[in-house]
Amino acid sequence: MSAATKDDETYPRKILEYMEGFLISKTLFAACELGVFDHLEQAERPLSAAEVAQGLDTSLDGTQRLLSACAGLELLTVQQCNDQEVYSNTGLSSRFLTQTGAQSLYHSIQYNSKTIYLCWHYLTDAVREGQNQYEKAFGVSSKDLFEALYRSDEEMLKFMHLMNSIWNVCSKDVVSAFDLTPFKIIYDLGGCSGALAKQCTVTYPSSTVTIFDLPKVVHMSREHFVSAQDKRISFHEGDFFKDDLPEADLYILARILHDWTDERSSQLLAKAYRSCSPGGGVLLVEALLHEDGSGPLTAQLYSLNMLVQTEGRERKASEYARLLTAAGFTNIQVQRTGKIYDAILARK
Ligand code: SAM
Ligand code: ASE
Repeated sequence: MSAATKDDETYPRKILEYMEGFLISKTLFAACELGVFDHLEQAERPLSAAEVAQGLDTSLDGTQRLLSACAGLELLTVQQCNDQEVYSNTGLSSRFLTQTGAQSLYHSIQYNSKTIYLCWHYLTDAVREGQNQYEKAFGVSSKDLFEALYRSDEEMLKFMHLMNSIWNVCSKDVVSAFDLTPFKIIYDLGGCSGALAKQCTVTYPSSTVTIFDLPKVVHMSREHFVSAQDKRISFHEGDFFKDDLPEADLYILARILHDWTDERSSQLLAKAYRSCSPGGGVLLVEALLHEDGSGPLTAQLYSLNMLVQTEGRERKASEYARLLTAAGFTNIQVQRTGKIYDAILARK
C-alpha cells in the first residue's frame, strides 16, 4: 500500500474537500457579485484591500478576508507593496470572471448563485420525491416547466444569459464536431439567445440558421442578444410541442432533450423527423454520460441538476440513440468533445 493511500485512511482529504466545496462556490459568487474582478480590471494596477473596499463600498475587514481567500483559490495574485498586500486579477480571472471579458462566465456564475444554489438547497427532497423543487425554492406552483423557469421576465433574461455564456467557451467544438456544410437550412429548436446559431453562421457561411423558440424568448433574444445586422440569423416564434415545425435540412436540439422525459423527447424527435427534408438530419448537443455510468462527473452532477430544475435527465449516447431510432432516424454518429457538451448527428 502506498504512503498516500495510508494517509487517506486516517485523514479523509477528499471527504473534507467535498464537505466544504460550497465554501469555494460561495466565495467565487460573492467576489463576482460584489464586482471584485471588474474593479481590479478597471484599476489597471494592483490595489490594496482598503482601495477595493472603498471602490466597492464594502467593509474593510470583510474585503480583506474575501481577497485573501480569492488569492488562496488562485483567482487573484497577491504582492507585497510598502508592507501591505496588493491584489490583481490573474489572466484566468480577467478573461472569464469580469463582466466584459472576451469569454465571460459572469452570467453563468450569477445564475448558479441566484437560482441553482437555491434549488440545490432542496436536493435531498428532490431525490426523495423524484421531482423539481420550484414550489419550495421559489413558491412557483406552475405545472409548465418553462413557466416555472421563466417565472418573471427578469428570471427569463437571467436564464438566457446563462444559456448564452457557456457557449463563450464551448460552441466552436460542438458546431465543428461534424461537418455540417451539406445542411443549408438549419433550425435551432429552442435556440434561445442564439449563441450556437451565431457560431453556426461563422463556421458554415453558406447556411442560414433560424432560431425557433417561444414568442417571449424570441422577443428577448432580438432585444438583448442578436443584432438586426445579423442577416443570416432569423427567428420563428412557436411552441415545439404544439405547433408544426417548418421544414429544414438540419434541426439542432442543444440542451433540449435533457429538459424532458423520454415520452416528450420522443414526441419532439418524431415531429422533427416528419418535417425534416429527405437526407436531412438532427444534431443533438448534450452532456453525455459514459455507457458504464462511471462519469463524467460533470454530467452526473448535471443530471442531478436536471432533477432539481427540470423534468429531464442527462443520458448516455445509447439512450439518445434509442430515442432517435424510435423516431425513425438512422446513421447515428457520436462525437465526444472532451469539454462539457458533446454532439450526436443522425440522418433521415
Ligand atoms: N438551445 C439553447 C442552448 O443550448 O443554449 C437553449 C437551451 S434551454 C435549456 C431550452 C430552450 O428551449 C429555451 O430557450 C426555451 O425557451 C426553449 N423551449 C422550451 N419549451 C419550448 C417550447 N414548447 N417550444 C419552443 N421552445 C421551447
Ligand atoms: C437546462 C440547462 C440548465 C435547464 C436548466 C438549467 C443549466 C443550468 N440550469 O436545460 C446548464 C447546465 N448546468 C447545470 C448545473 O446543470
